[in-house]
Amino acid sequence: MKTGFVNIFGKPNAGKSTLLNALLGEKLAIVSSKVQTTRHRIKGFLTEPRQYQIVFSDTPGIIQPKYKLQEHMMRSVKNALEDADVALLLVDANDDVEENHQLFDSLKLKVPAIVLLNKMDETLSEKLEQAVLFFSEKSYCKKSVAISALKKWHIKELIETILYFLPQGEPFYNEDDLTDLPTKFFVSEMIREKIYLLYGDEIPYHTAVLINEFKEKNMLTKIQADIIVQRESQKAILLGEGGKMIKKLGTLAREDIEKFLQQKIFLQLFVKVRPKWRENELHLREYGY
Ligand SMILES: Nc1nc2c(ncn2[C@@H]2O[C@H](COP(=O)(O)OP(=O)(O)O)[C@@H](O)[C@H]2O)c(=O)[nH]1
Ligand SMILES: [Mg+2]
Repeated sequence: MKTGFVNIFGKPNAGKSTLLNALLGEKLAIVSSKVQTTRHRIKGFLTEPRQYQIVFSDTPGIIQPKYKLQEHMMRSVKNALEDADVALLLVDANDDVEENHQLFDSLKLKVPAIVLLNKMDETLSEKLEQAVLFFSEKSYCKKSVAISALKKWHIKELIETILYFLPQGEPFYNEDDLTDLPTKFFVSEMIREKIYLLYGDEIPYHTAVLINEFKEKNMLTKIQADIIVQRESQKAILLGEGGKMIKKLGTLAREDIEKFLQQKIFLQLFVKVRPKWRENELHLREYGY
């Protein structure tokens, strides 16, 4: 049996979370068109009994941290660098290849890396071929291939390639488990995803979600969550005129959470102002960072 850790790295928006979901065939990581949506390392397990167990990790996009929350995000990238058996280096095929190369080179990887040129569905084939060739000659690159995480193109072949590089070993996790993160985590992420979807460019980056109550009562699960922002003005935007926006947020989030939990929920959202929470170690810890 083959087992090991396969960790996904890359610049923000390369499609790392989309790829994790495609590999698992299940939506575990939230996705948005905005950068830095992912703040944690998210592990998902792909198990084929008696054949393999691959522990995939999605990571936050690699950036130069500007505030403490981002420092914490980069710490989780660093941890993922250390325990990988195989690294998947994801590139938006339309992005600058040299810049991505600089980044990958700076990681000083000690494990085999597969460079994935993502978004092939919207890349000219000539550009794609050039990029594949460019990375195939780099020292850290064992193989470079084009994929589309969104359309799930070449995902099966990618799993075969990964298995080739994985060591033999016993599984780490139960074969029925998909992740080691608690349900509460995914619920808060689903709320966060809708914030990225509904609000402008700034708001999502000032926001955290905290689940205060998660109670199963008869047929209904009650979930109470706080949405934390840094300023009163942000609270007003989150609520919207007459509470219109937060209502919309609640509806969208509830639909997703119900699908995920496969049961009816009652979702209650409060908005709270915590000045400079992104710089505050205590708050960061409280909100799970
Ligand atoms: N056209 C296309 N878009 C993609 C593909 N993979 C991801 N995206 C889009 O790229 C954006 C960023 O994706 P996400 O997975 O959040 O990127 P991350 O920041 O690296 O985790 C989203 O709008 C995705 O829908 C792909 O293969 N093709
Ligand atoms: Mg992501």
